[in-house]
Amino acid sequence: MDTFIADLPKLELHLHIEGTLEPELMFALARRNGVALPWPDVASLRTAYEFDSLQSFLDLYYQGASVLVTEQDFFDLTWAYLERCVADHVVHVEIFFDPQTHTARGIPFETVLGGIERALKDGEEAFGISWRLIMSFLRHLSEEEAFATLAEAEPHLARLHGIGLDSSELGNPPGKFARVFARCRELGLPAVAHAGEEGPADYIWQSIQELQIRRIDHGVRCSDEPELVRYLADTRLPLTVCPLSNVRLRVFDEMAHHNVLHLLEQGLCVTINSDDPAYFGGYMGANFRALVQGLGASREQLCRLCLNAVEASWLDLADKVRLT
Ligand code: ES4
Ligand code: ZN
Repeated sequence: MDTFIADLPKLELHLHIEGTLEPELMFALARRNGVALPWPDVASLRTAYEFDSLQSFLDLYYQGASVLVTEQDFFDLTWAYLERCVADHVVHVEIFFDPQTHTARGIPFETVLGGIERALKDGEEAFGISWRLIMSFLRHLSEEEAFATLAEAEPHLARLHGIGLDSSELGNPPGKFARVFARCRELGLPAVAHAGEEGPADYIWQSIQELQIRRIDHGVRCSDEPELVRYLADTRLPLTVCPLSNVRLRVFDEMAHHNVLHLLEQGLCVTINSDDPAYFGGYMGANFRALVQGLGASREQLCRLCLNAVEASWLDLADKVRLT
C-alpha cells in the first residue's frame, strides 16, 4: 500500500507556505538573519508542537515566520517544500502565502512574492511541478487592513491566481470580509476561504453566499448540517480537507473519527492536503498513509480523492484531461 500511495500522482490545494518551515531551516534562517527565537534548539522547539486548538498553533506559527526576512529566505522555504513534493509525487500545487504576516514586520510585499514565485518557476522548470499562488488575508485583522494589503498587491495582480482567508476562525466570520472579496471579484480574482474548521457550519454557508468562494478550505464541520452536506454533494463545491492538521488541532480527537471518507461516500468533492506540514506531522504522502492506517481507506477511495483534486484544481481543462 505504501508503494501504491507513493506512486499516486497528487495535487496539493491547501498549503500555507509559511507552514512548511521545518525547525532546522527556522534555526538556520534565525542565525543567518540575527533573529532571536524563544527556544534554545530544534529539540525544544519540537516539544512545543503540542497544540490544543487552532490558536495555540497560530501563535507558534507567526513566531516562527519572523525568521523569514530576505527574498532568498522565501525562495529557500519554497524550494525545500518543492523538494518534498518531488519525494511525494506531487505534480501540481496551489499554495497560500500570508503577506500581512510579513509586511507587518516591515518586509516588502515584493520580497515575499518575489522569493516564492522564483522558487515556483524554477521548480516548474526543474521538476515539472505546475502551480498557482493564492494570497490569503488574515481574518483576525480588520477589513481596513485587508483593503490596505489588496492595494499593495494591485501592481502585482497578474502574478496572483486568487485570494484566500485564513487565521483565527472563531469570532471572525466570513461576512467580515464580504466587501473585500467583492472588490477582488471585480478585479477578476477567484476566491477560497477557510471555513468550518473550528467554526460552525454557518460560516461555510456565509463563505458561499457572502464571499462566493470556489472552494472551501477544511469545511469538515458541514457534517453538522445535513442540508449543507446535500448542497455540497449536489454542487460539487470542493472541500480541501487536511487530515493530519485536523487531528493535531483537535478538530477530531483521533484519525479513526475523521469524517472525510464519509463525506467522500456521500458524493462530495473532498480532497486531501497537508495544510502546515512542518507543524502537523507530515506532507502529502503522510496524509494519505494516515487515511489508510486510521480509517482503512481503500485504493479506490485514494484514487477518487486524487481525481477530486484534479476536478477541484484551477488547472486549465487541457491539463486536467492530461492528468485523468
Ligand atoms: C492555518 Cl490550520 C489553519 N487554519 C487557519 N489558518 C491557518 N493558517 C495557517 N494554518
Ligand atoms: Zn489552512
